[in-house]
Amino acid sequence: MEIQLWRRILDPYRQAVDELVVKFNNIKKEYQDNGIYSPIEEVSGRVKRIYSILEKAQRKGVNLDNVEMIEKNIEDIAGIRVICQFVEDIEKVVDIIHNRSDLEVKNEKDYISSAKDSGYRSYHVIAFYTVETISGPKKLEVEIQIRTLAMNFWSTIEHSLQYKYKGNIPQDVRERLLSAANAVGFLDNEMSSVREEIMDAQNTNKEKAVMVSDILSNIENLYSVASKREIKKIQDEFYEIFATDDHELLRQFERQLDVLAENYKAQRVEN
Ligand code: 0O2
Repeated sequence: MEIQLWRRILDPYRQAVDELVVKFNNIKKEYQDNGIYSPIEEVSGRVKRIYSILEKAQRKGVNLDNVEMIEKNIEDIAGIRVICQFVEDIEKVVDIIHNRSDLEVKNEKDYISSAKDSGYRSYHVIAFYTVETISGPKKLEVEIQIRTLAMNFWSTIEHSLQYKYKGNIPQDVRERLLSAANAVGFLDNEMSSVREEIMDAQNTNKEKAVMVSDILSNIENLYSVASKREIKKIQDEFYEIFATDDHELLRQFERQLDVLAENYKAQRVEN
Protein backbone atom coordinates (compact mmCIF):
# COMPACT_ATOMS: atom_id res chain seq x y z
CA MET A 1 0.00 0.00 0.00
CA GLU A 2 1.53 3.27 -1.14
CA ILE A 3 2.14 5.61 1.74
CA GLN A 4 0.80 8.71 -0.10
CA LEU A 5 -2.60 7.03 -0.52
CA TRP A 6 -3.13 7.11 3.25
CA ARG A 7 -4.15 10.73 3.17
CA ARG A 8 -6.95 9.92 0.71
CA ILE A 9 -8.08 6.96 2.81
CA LEU A 10 -8.18 9.04 5.95
CA ASP A 11 -10.08 11.96 4.38
CA PRO A 12 -13.59 10.48 5.00
CA TYR A 13 -12.55 9.72 8.60
CA ARG A 14 -11.54 13.36 9.06
CA GLN A 15 -14.91 14.37 7.64
CA ALA A 16 -16.73 12.00 10.01
CA VAL A 17 -14.84 13.39 13.01
CA ASP A 18 -15.52 17.01 12.00
CA GLU A 19 -19.21 16.34 11.41
CA LEU A 20 -19.72 14.42 14.64
CA VAL A 21 -17.94 17.02 16.76
CA VAL A 22 -20.31 19.64 15.35
CA LYS A 23 -23.31 17.38 15.98
CA PHE A 24 -22.41 16.57 19.60
CA ASN A 25 -21.66 20.23 20.30
CA ASN A 26 -25.04 21.04 18.88
CA ILE A 27 -26.73 18.60 21.25
CA LYS A 28 -25.03 20.42 24.12
CA LYS A 29 -26.18 23.78 22.73
CA GLU A 30 -29.76 22.56 22.32
CA TYR A 31 -29.86 21.51 26.00
CA GLN A 32 -28.44 24.86 27.07
CA ASP A 33 -30.74 26.91 24.83
CA ASN A 34 -33.70 25.13 26.37
CA GLY A 35 -32.39 25.82 29.86
CA ILE A 36 -31.90 22.09 30.53
CA TYR A 37 -28.80 20.61 32.14
CA SER A 38 -26.57 19.13 29.42
CA PRO A 39 -25.08 15.66 30.01
CA ILE A 40 -22.36 16.71 27.56
CA GLU A 41 -19.65 18.96 28.96
CA GLU A 42 -16.99 18.86 26.22
CA VAL A 43 -16.52 17.23 22.85
CA SER A 44 -13.35 16.58 20.91
CA GLY A 45 -12.26 14.34 18.10
CA ARG A 46 -9.22 13.09 16.31
CA VAL A 47 -8.20 10.92 13.38
CA LYS A 48 -5.71 8.28 14.45
CA ARG A 49 -2.19 9.00 13.28
CA ILE A 50 -0.92 6.79 10.42
CA TYR A 51 1.90 5.62 12.69
CA SER A 52 -0.59 4.45 15.35
CA ILE A 53 -2.79 2.77 12.72
CA LEU A 54 0.16 0.84 11.31
CA GLU A 55 1.40 -0.06 14.78
CA LYS A 56 -2.02 -1.32 15.87
CA ALA A 57 -2.52 -3.23 12.60
CA GLN A 58 0.83 -4.90 13.07
CA ARG A 59 -0.03 -5.78 16.67
CA LYS A 60 -3.28 -7.35 15.50
CA GLY A 61 -1.50 -9.30 12.76
CA VAL A 62 -3.28 -7.45 9.95
CA ASN A 63 -1.46 -7.28 6.62
CA LEU A 64 -0.33 -3.65 6.23
CA ASP A 65 -0.96 -3.83 2.47
CA ASN A 66 -4.63 -4.65 2.94
CA VAL A 67 -6.43 -1.38 3.60
CA GLU A 68 -9.87 -2.98 3.74
CA MET A 69 -8.73 -5.33 6.50
CA ILE A 70 -7.08 -2.47 8.37
CA GLU A 71 -10.30 -0.43 8.20
CA LYS A 72 -12.30 -3.45 9.34
CA ASN A 73 -10.00 -4.33 12.24
CA ILE A 74 -9.17 -0.92 13.59
CA GLU A 75 -12.35 0.52 14.98
CA ASP A 76 -10.93 3.77 16.27
CA ILE A 77 -9.44 5.40 13.15
CA ALA A 78 -12.09 8.06 13.74
CA GLY A 79 -12.36 8.87 17.44
CA ILE A 80 -14.80 11.13 19.24
CA ARG A 81 -14.52 11.91 22.92
CA VAL A 82 -17.49 13.09 24.91
CA ILE A 83 -16.70 14.37 28.39
CA CYS A 84 -19.38 14.48 31.07
CA GLN A 85 -19.45 16.06 34.51
CA PHE A 86 -20.99 13.09 36.31
CA VAL A 87 -20.95 9.30 35.87
CA GLU A 88 -24.77 9.38 35.56
CA ASP A 89 -24.47 11.58 32.46
CA ILE A 90 -22.57 8.85 30.60
CA GLU A 91 -25.69 6.66 30.42
CA LYS A 92 -27.66 9.60 29.03
CA VAL A 93 -25.08 10.19 26.30
CA VAL A 94 -25.14 6.47 25.42
CA ASP A 95 -28.97 6.69 25.13
CA ILE A 96 -28.65 9.73 22.88
CA ILE A 97 -26.27 7.78 20.62
CA HIS A 98 -28.65 4.79 20.51
CA ASN A 99 -31.55 7.02 19.49
CA ARG A 100 -29.80 8.81 16.64
CA SER A 101 -30.66 7.84 13.10
CA ASP A 102 -27.21 8.75 11.78
CA LEU A 103 -25.35 6.37 14.11
CA GLU A 104 -25.75 2.60 14.06
CA VAL A 105 -24.23 1.01 17.13
CA LYS A 106 -21.94 -1.92 16.31
CA ASN A 107 -20.73 -2.76 19.78
CA GLU A 108 -20.03 -1.28 23.19
CA LYS A 109 -17.24 -1.66 25.72
CA ASP A 110 -18.08 -0.83 29.30
CA TYR A 111 -14.80 -0.12 31.05
CA ILE A 112 -16.70 1.65 33.80
CA SER A 113 -18.49 -1.34 35.30
CA SER A 114 -15.26 -3.26 34.89
CA ALA A 115 -12.17 -1.11 34.61
CA LYS A 116 -9.17 -2.31 32.59
CA ASP A 117 -6.21 -3.78 34.50
CA SER A 118 -4.41 -0.46 34.04
CA GLY A 119 -7.23 1.28 35.96
CA TYR A 120 -8.62 2.82 32.74
CA ARG A 121 -12.31 3.72 32.99
CA SER A 122 -14.43 4.90 30.09
CA TYR A 123 -17.43 3.80 28.05
CA HIS A 124 -16.79 3.08 24.37
CA VAL A 125 -19.41 2.88 21.66
CA ILE A 126 -18.32 1.68 18.24
CA ALA A 127 -20.81 2.86 15.66
CA PHE A 128 -21.24 3.01 11.91
CA TYR A 129 -21.53 6.49 10.44
CA THR A 130 -21.98 7.42 6.79
CA VAL A 131 -20.25 10.38 5.18
CA GLU A 132 -21.18 11.73 1.78
CA THR A 133 -18.17 12.09 -0.52
CA ILE A 134 -17.86 13.01 -4.21
CA SER A 135 -17.54 9.29 -4.93
CA GLY A 136 -20.77 8.58 -3.04
CA PRO A 137 -21.60 7.59 0.53
CA LYS A 138 -18.96 5.89 2.65
CA LYS A 139 -20.02 3.96 5.73
CA LEU A 140 -17.25 3.84 8.26
CA GLU A 141 -16.66 3.01 11.90
CA VAL A 142 -16.18 5.56 14.62
CA GLU A 143 -15.25 5.03 18.24
CA ILE A 144 -17.02 7.28 20.72
CA GLN A 145 -15.33 7.39 24.12
CA ILE A 146 -17.57 8.70 26.87
CA ARG A 147 -16.11 9.49 30.27
CA THR A 148 -16.18 11.95 33.13
CA LEU A 149 -13.84 14.90 33.53
CA ALA A 150 -12.03 13.00 36.28
CA MET A 151 -11.66 9.81 34.20
CA ASN A 152 -10.38 11.94 31.33
CA PHE A 153 -7.78 13.59 33.54
CA TRP A 154 -6.47 10.17 34.58
CA SER A 155 -6.45 8.64 31.10
CA THR A 156 -4.73 11.66 29.51
CA ILE A 157 -1.87 11.44 32.00
CA GLU A 158 -1.67 7.65 31.77
CA HIS A 159 -1.72 7.79 27.97
CA SER A 160 1.27 10.11 27.86
CA LEU A 161 3.12 7.82 30.25
CA GLN A 162 2.31 4.89 27.93
CA TYR A 163 4.06 6.85 25.17
CA LYS A 164 6.97 7.78 27.39
CA TYR A 165 7.62 4.20 28.46
CA LYS A 166 6.50 2.72 25.11
CA GLY A 167 3.85 0.61 26.81
CA ASN A 168 6.20 -0.71 29.51
CA ILE A 169 5.36 1.49 32.44
CA PRO A 170 7.56 0.53 35.45
CA GLN A 171 5.78 -1.43 38.18
CA ASP A 172 6.02 1.33 40.82
CA VAL A 173 4.54 3.92 38.43
CA ARG A 174 1.79 1.46 37.47
CA GLU A 175 0.91 0.98 41.14
CA ARG A 176 0.71 4.76 41.61
CA LEU A 177 -1.53 5.02 38.56
CA LEU A 178 -3.80 2.30 39.89
CA SER A 179 -4.11 4.06 43.20
CA ALA A 180 -4.82 7.33 41.33
CA ALA A 181 -7.50 5.48 39.32
CA ASN A 182 -9.13 4.40 42.59
CA ALA A 183 -9.03 8.01 43.79
CA VAL A 184 -10.72 9.07 40.54
CA GLY A 185 -13.45 6.48 41.17
CA PHE A 186 -13.89 7.82 44.69
CA LEU A 187 -14.01 11.41 43.42
CA ASP A 188 -16.66 10.55 40.83
CA ASN A 189 -18.76 8.83 43.52
CA GLU A 190 -18.46 11.79 45.87
CA MET A 191 -19.42 14.19 43.09
CA SER A 192 -22.42 12.02 42.23
CA SER A 193 -23.62 12.20 45.82
CA VAL A 194 -23.85 16.00 45.60
CA ARG A 195 -24.94 15.98 41.94
CA GLU A 196 -28.39 17.43 42.59
CA GLU A 197 -26.94 20.35 44.56
CA ILE A 198 -24.27 21.04 41.94
CA MET A 199 -26.81 20.86 39.12
CA ASP A 200 -29.16 23.18 41.04
CA ALA A 201 -26.36 25.70 41.55
CA GLN A 202 -25.35 25.53 37.88
CA ASN A 203 -28.95 25.92 36.71
CA THR A 204 -29.55 28.87 39.04
CA ASN A 205 -26.41 30.60 37.77
CA LYS A 206 -27.39 29.97 34.15
CA GLU A 207 -30.94 31.21 34.80
CA LYS A 208 -29.59 34.37 36.47
CA ALA A 209 -27.25 35.05 33.56
CA VAL A 210 -30.14 34.67 31.08
CA MET A 211 -32.38 36.97 33.18
CA VAL A 212 -29.70 39.67 33.47
CA SER A 213 -29.01 39.58 29.75
CA ASP A 214 -32.77 39.79 29.05
CA ILE A 215 -33.14 42.76 31.43
CA LEU A 216 -30.16 44.58 29.92
CA SER A 217 -31.39 44.13 26.37
CA ASN A 218 -34.84 45.44 27.41
CA ILE A 219 -33.22 48.50 29.01
CA GLU A 220 -31.16 49.02 25.85
CA ASN A 221 -34.32 48.92 23.72
CA LEU A 222 -36.03 51.41 26.02
CA TYR A 223 -33.38 54.03 25.16
CA SER A 224 -35.15 54.75 21.86
CA VAL A 225 -38.64 55.14 23.38
CA ALA A 226 -38.51 56.12 27.06
CA SER A 227 -37.33 59.33 28.68
CA LYS A 228 -33.83 59.59 30.13
CA ARG A 229 -35.31 60.04 33.59
CA GLU A 230 -37.35 56.86 33.32
CA ILE A 231 -34.38 54.84 32.05
CA LYS A 232 -32.19 56.17 34.87
CA LYS A 233 -34.87 55.10 37.38
CA ILE A 234 -35.08 51.60 35.85
CA GLN A 235 -31.30 51.23 35.81
CA ASP A 236 -30.97 52.29 39.45
CA GLU A 237 -33.70 49.81 40.41
CA PHE A 238 -31.90 47.06 38.48
CA TYR A 239 -28.56 47.70 40.24
CA GLU A 240 -30.34 47.72 43.59
CA ILE A 241 -32.07 44.39 42.92
CA PHE A 242 -28.90 42.89 41.44
CA ALA A 243 -27.01 43.77 44.63
CA THR A 244 -29.56 41.92 46.80
CA ASP A 245 -28.77 38.66 44.93
CA ASP A 246 -32.46 37.81 45.32
CA HIS A 247 -33.42 35.48 42.49
CA GLU A 248 -37.17 36.02 42.88
CA LEU A 249 -36.89 39.84 42.91
CA LEU A 250 -34.79 39.68 39.75
CA ARG A 251 -37.41 37.46 38.10
CA GLN A 252 -40.22 39.89 39.06
CA PHE A 253 -38.20 42.84 37.76
CA GLU A 254 -37.58 40.99 34.48
CA ARG A 255 -41.35 40.42 34.08
CA GLN A 256 -42.16 44.07 34.89
CA LEU A 257 -39.67 45.20 32.28
CA ASP A 258 -41.14 42.80 29.72
CA VAL A 259 -44.58 44.32 30.33
CA LEU A 260 -43.18 47.87 30.06
CA ALA A 261 -41.42 47.00 26.79
CA GLU A 262 -44.65 45.48 25.44
CA ASN A 263 -46.59 48.63 26.40
CA TYR A 264 -44.14 50.87 24.56
CA LYS A 265 -44.34 48.55 21.54
CA ALA A 266 -48.16 48.75 21.57
CA GLN A 267 -48.03 52.56 21.86
CA ARG A 268 -45.69 52.74 18.88
CA VAL A 269 -48.06 50.59 16.78
CA GLU A 270 -51.04 52.80 17.75
CA ASN A 271 -49.16 55.96 16.76
P1 0O2 B 1 -4.89 6.05 20.81
O1 0O2 B 1 -3.57 6.72 20.90
O2 0O2 B 1 -5.90 6.68 21.70
O3 0O2 B 1 -5.37 5.89 19.42
P2 0O2 B 1 -9.52 -4.33 20.61
O4 0O2 B 1 -9.72 -4.02 19.16
O5 0O2 B 1 -10.75 -4.23 21.42
O6 0O2 B 1 -8.79 -5.60 20.84
P3 0O2 B 1 -8.51 -1.73 21.13
O7 0O2 B 1 -8.95 -1.18 19.82
O8 0O2 B 1 -7.17 -1.26 21.64
O9 0O2 B 1 -8.47 -3.28 21.17
O10 0O2 B 1 -9.66 -1.39 22.11
P4 0O2 B 1 -9.66 -0.68 23.49
O11 0O2 B 1 -8.88 -1.44 24.48
O12 0O2 B 1 -11.08 -0.42 23.78
O13 0O2 B 1 -8.85 0.69 23.26
C1 0O2 B 1 -9.30 1.68 22.39
C2 0O2 B 1 -8.80 3.01 22.86
O14 0O2 B 1 -9.23 3.23 24.22
C3 0O2 B 1 -7.30 3.17 22.93
O15 0O2 B 1 -6.78 3.48 21.68
C4 0O2 B 1 -7.16 4.29 23.94
O16 0O2 B 1 -7.49 5.55 23.35
C5 0O2 B 1 -8.22 3.95 24.94
N1 0O2 B 1 -7.66 3.05 25.96
C6 0O2 B 1 -7.84 1.74 26.10
N2 0O2 B 1 -7.17 1.27 27.15
C7 0O2 B 1 -6.54 2.32 27.71
C8 0O2 B 1 -5.68 2.47 28.86
O17 0O2 B 1 -5.36 1.53 29.59
N3 0O2 B 1 -5.23 3.74 29.12
C9 0O2 B 1 -5.57 4.80 28.34
N4 0O2 B 1 -5.07 6.00 28.67
N5 0O2 B 1 -6.35 4.70 27.25
C10 0O2 B 1 -6.83 3.47 26.95
P5 0O2 B 1 -5.25 3.26 21.36
O18 0O2 B 1 -5.13 2.72 19.99
O19 0O2 B 1 -4.60 2.42 22.42
O20 0O2 B 1 -4.58 4.63 21.46
